[in-house]
Amino acid sequence: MSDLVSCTHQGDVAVITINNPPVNALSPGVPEGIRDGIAAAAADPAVRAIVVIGGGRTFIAGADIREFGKVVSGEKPRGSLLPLLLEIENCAKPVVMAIHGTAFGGGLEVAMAGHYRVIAPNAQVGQPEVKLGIIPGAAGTQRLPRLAGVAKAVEMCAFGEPIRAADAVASGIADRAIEGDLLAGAVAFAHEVAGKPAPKTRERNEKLAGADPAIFDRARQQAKKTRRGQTAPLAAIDAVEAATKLSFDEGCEREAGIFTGCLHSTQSRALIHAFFAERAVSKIPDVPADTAPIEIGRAAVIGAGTMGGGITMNYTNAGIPVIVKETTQEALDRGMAIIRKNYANSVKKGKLSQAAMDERLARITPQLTYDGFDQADIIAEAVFENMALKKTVFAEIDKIAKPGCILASNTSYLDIDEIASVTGRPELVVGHHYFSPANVMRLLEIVRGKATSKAVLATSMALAKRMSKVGVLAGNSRGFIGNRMLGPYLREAQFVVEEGASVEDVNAALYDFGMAMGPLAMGDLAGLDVGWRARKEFKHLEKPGVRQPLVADRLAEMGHFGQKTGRGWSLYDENRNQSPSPETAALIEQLAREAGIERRAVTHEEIVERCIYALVNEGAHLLGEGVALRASDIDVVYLNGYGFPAWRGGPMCYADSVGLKTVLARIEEFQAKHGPDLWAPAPLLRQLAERGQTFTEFDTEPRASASGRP
Ligand code: 3H9
Repeated sequence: MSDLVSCTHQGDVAVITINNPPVNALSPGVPEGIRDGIAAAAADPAVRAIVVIGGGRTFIAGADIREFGKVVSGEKPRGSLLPLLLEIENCAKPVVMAIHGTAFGGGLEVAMAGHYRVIAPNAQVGQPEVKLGIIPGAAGTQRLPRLAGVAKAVEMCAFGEPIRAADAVASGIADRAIEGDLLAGAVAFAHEVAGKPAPKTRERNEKLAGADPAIFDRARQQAKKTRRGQTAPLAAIDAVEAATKLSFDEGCEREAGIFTGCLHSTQSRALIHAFFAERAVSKIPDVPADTAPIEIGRAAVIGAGTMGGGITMNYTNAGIPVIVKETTQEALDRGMAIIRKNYANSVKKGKLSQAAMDERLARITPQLTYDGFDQADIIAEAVFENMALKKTVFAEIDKIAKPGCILASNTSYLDIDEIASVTGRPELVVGHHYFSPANVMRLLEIVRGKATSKAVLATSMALAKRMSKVGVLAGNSRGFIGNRMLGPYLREAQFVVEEGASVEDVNAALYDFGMAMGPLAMGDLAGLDVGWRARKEFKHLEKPGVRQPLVADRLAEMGHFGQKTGRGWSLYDENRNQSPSPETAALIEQLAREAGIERRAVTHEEIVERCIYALVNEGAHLLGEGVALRASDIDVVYLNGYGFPAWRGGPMCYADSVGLKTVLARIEEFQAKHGPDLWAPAPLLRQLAERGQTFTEFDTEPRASASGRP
C-alpha cells in the first residue's frame, strides 16, 4: 500500500484512510493505495466490511488538478479512475464511504462507487469540474443521476455548486448523516450492513426512468444565460443526458470522450489558471507565511457614502463591530438607509435570515463624531477622492487612533506614501481599495506604501479572507493595478468611437468577447463625472501633444453623467433600459471632424484587439515595474474586479493563449499607426515575446516583489 493510504482494523471492519494533505487530492499513489487497501480487505477472511475515510480536514477534494497540465502537455498519459471505481463497486464486502469536509469531483465519484455513504453534518459534496472548464471524468455524470435523480445531477454537474450534507441525504447521495465521531458512526453503520447484499450504484436505474427531457433544455437555457460563453456546462448536460439514453458502460464512454475534449480546451487551461492564480495571490515573497497579523477586533469607517457604506457592511459581515462616521446627519441617515435596504433585499431573496440581518445592523454604530475611534484596531477612510481632503483626515485620525491602529485608505488613484506622510505611523498606513459595490465585489487591492509593515500586509490579506474577498497586493503606482490598466482600455474604447465605430459596436464587441459589460456602458454605470473629476486632478501629468479622448469630458461638462442622469454614451429610461443616443453620436462625429480624425469602418475584431491589448500592454508595463507581483495577480484583479470572463483566464492569460509574439506584432502595428507614446510596447512584453516565453512562465521566476523590494 502507498504511504498516502493506510489500512487499520476495528474488529471485523477494515478502515482505509487517505492521508494526502492538504485536501486528499487523488494524486499519483492515492488511487493505487485505495485499490490495494480494498483488495487486501476483500481477501482477508477476518474482514466483513470496509470503511473508507479521509485523514485530516476532509474526504477527497477531487483529482489532483496539477496533474491535468501534465496530461495536456503530453508529459503524462491520462490515467483513468474507472477501473478502480469498478473494483470498489464489485467488492463482495460492503464498502462504506465516510465523508467529512468536502467530497468534490473525483472525491464524490469515488464515494458514489462505494455501496453506502455516511456523512458528517457540516460536510459538502459536489461536482465542481465545470468551474475548471471540464466535466466529471470518472462516471460522475453516470452515477450521480442514478443516486440523486436526473434534475439534481444536471444542476450539480452543469453549475458546479456544492450541496450540504442534509441535501445530500435528502436527495439520496448519502444514506445517513452521522452526528459526533464520524469514524465510529461509519464503523457502526458497516456492522449494520455487513453480510447483506451490497447495492451497486451503476445498477440502480430506477431514478433514470421517466426523467423529464425538458430538464436538459431548461438547463441549457440557464447555462447560456448564467455561464455565458462557457462550453463545459453544456458539455456536462450532454453527458448527464447520455445517462438517460445509454447503458452505464456506454454512458461512461460518452463521458470520457466529452471530458477529453474539455480537458484539451483553451477554456479549461484558462479556468485552471484562474484557480491556481487565486491561491497564489495571497503569498507575498518577502512576507513569511508565519508573520503574525494584528488582531482586528474593532473597526471604524470614515464616510457613509457608496464606498464607506459598503466597507462598513464588509466589516460587520465579517463579525467585526464597526463605527461609521459622517459629517452631517443627513448623509449618515442616507448611508444607513442604503445599508438597511441592501440587507432587507438579501432577506427578501432568502440569502440572509432576519436574525442575521438584525445582528449585522446591531454591530454598526453610526455617528457624527470620533467617539470610540481610539478603540479601533483599524480605521478605514472612504472620503472623497481628493489628496488635500485625505491628508486632512489622516492627520486627524493619526492623533486619535491608538498606537498600533492600522490606517487604511480606500483611495483608487492617489499616492499612498503622500497620504502616509502626514501621519506619525507610515508603517501602519496601507491602501485598501474596494470595488463598487464594495459589499458585493470580491476584489480588494492592498496597496503597499514604502513604509507599510509586513504585519500590516499579513493583516490585510487575512482581513480580505475574513471578508470573503480576494486580496491582491499592489505597488503604489497611480491607479495601482486595476485602474491603471483601465486607463488605456477606456482610452482605446473612446478612440475607436472617434475613428468610426458606434457606441453600440464597442459595447457589443467587448460583451461578445465575454466582458460583463461593454466599456462605455461601464463608464455610464460608474458615472462619467467620476473619470472627469479624476482627469482634472491629474491634468498636469498629461504629456503635451499626445492624443486624448475628446468625448467623455464634453459629455460630463454637459451634465450627461450616464445612468444617473439618464444620458451619457447611451440613453437610459427610468428603469435604466439602455438605448442609442443620437445626440452623443452626433457629438462624436462633430468632435472627430473638428480634430481632423478620419472616420472609417472599424471591425469588432479591431475593437477587441485595441481594447484588450491596451490592457495587456499596460499590465506588462506594471509587471515589469514590479507594481504587480505576478501576471496571475493581474488576472485575479481583472477577473474579480472588472468583469473579465473567467474562461479566458484574465488579460495576461488571454495574451498567453494568443501568443505574445502575435500580441506584440499587433501592438507594434498600432504604434506605427497611432503614435509612439500611446502604444510603446512594454519592455517585458518584448523580452518575453522575443524569448518565445509566456507570462505564466515569467511567474515561475523568482524576482522582486510589488514595490516592497528593491
Ligand atoms: C476532478 O476531480 C475531475 C474528476 O472528475 C476526475 C477525472 C478523472 N488538486 O482552496 P484552498 C490545493 S477535478 C490539487 O486554499 P480551502 C490548493 O491549490 C477537481 N491541489 O483551501 C492549495 O494549495 P497551496 C475537482 C488542490 O480550505 C491547497 O490545496 N475538485 C486541489 O479554502 C489548499 O486549497 C475541485 O475542483 C486539487 N483538487 O478550500 C476542488 N484542491 O496551499 C478544488 C485544493 O499550495 N478545491 N488544492 O496554495 C477546492 O475547491 C478547495 O481547495 C477546497 C478547500 C474547498 C477543497
